[in-house]
Amino acid sequence: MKHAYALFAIAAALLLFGCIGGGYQPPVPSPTAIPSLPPIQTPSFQTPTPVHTQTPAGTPAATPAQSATTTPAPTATPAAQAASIEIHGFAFNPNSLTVPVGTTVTWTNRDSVPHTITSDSGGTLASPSVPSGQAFSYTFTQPGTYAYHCSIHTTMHGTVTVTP
Ligand SMILES: [Cu+2]
Repeated sequence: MKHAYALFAIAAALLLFGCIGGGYQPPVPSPTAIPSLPPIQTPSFQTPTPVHTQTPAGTPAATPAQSATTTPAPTATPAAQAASIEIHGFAFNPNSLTVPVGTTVTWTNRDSVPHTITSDSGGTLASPSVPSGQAFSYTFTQPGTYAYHCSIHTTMHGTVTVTP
């Protein structure tokens, strides 16, 4: 009986100490008490993209619509025109002539001596020496006033006016 009491006493003491002594137990940090650090917020240092992106200067404007690829029909070529000037008496007859562009003018030498048809300004209007009875032709492809003379007889002058 005494032994049982002793056991009870011990048990009671253990219980008491268990309860009371528990208060004296040094606090054991709960291993789970360590709060997990909040995830480090990665600071966003991205440079903000500019709202207004500059439109590249190289952006080509709307490509112009391809103009008609077909070559325009050549402007109505004036029908080949011809005009004549007689060289007679050391003079050009007529000595002033107006023709549309594209006209071929033919000088015919009715004199007994050679003459030339030579541009005053040194253009392409320059005939060789045209013997008696022969002719010289020149086609005026550009509008303008063409003053010419005879390089042999410099007093002989003439003018051909070519209109567009
Ligand atoms: Cu002459």
